[in-house]
Amino acid sequence: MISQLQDWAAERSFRVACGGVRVLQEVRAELARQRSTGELDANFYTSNLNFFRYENSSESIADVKAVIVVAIPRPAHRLTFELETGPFEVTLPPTYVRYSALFKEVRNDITSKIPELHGHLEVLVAPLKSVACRLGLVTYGRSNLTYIPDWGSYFQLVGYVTDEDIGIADDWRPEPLWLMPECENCGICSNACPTGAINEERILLHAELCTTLFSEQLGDLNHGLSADCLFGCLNCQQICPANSGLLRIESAGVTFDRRETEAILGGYGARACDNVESVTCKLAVLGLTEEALIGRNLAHLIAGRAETQ
Ligand code: B12
Repeated sequence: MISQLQDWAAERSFRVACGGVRVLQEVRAELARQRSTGELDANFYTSNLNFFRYENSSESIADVKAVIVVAIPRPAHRLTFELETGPFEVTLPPTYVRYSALFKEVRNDITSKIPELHGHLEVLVAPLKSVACRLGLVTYGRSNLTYIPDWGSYFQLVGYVTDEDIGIADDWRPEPLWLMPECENCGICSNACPTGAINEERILLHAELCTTLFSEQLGDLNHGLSADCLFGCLNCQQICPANSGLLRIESAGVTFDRRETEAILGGYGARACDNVESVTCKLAVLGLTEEALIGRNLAHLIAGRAETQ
């Protein structure tokens, strides 16, 4: 079945790797260690990493026999909001558009190609970079993102557990975590990080400082948003030599007209307005996990650009 998965991935220009359940035990133990030593900020852990379920990712799969991780190349997307002053373009970095939907789509695509997995493949809820690196699919960069040759860091990882015997050897062992050799003496991403979240002293991100975190959660934006990114940040990725020339930028195919933009800025969802339906349809195309924060972030970008003009 592993070769069928590889054929499936090759047909779509995806990459796939598989391994035994042992990888989840190792990843869980390492995260627990980093939490207990305080390397992982306690508040950040509780708010953002407590949802991992590892071998218990799905109630319908009690006896996990294998783990499958797929890497899918993703572009950044541009979308437009019409303002009184004219069109206002913003960027959604790779992985934001239809993030959650992709996990289910890929699972359904795999099970249509390999029917034996139907009913035996569920979404893995675990630290995917850490799992993927131990499966040999990716390599860590200093930015704490992971990389694949020819793709750089511009991809989304999706992971699955299965209770089918897909052919993992009994003596299969996870690989150690690797840092890309070119990162050894390079500090370009850490120098470019505006908040000090990437620190040359360690590979583990100071996630509690990362601009992306604030852009995705309620509350203050702290250090503001990054350039024209509606969510997330591209600073550490765009400046990385290993990513040079690899960022694809596509249109999201969505323009919010003036009335729709006003509805979003007025707290879309928080109060009734007569064009909520069209906003809902356009937001559904984007499939943003952080949809509720779109008005706050857009207002911040508009104010920032007005200041610089
Ligand atoms: C929580 C989260 C965030 C948080 C925290 C990030 C973090 N590093 O923890 C915030 C909101 C800040 C965030 C930001 C972003 N995220 Co995010 N995020 C996640 C999520 C849900 C979990 C990440 C996680 O496991 N954190 C726990 C930490 C402990 O694990 P880790 O980061 O792998 O750290 C390991 C290493 O540091 C290692 N380690 C320690 N010391 C050493 C030393 C060496 C030499 C080595 C090799 C390793 C090593 O130990 C840790 C594991 O125990 C995943 C999705 C998922 N389910 O996995 C996406 C995910 C990691 N994010 C992703 C992306 C794209 C981003 C952003 C680029 C989005 C954006 N454009 O702004 C930024 C990047 C910020 C950055 N420089 O890392 C992608 C990464 C794809 C890739 N190419 O690697 C993921 C995998 C989503 C996906 N499904 O594809 N994210």
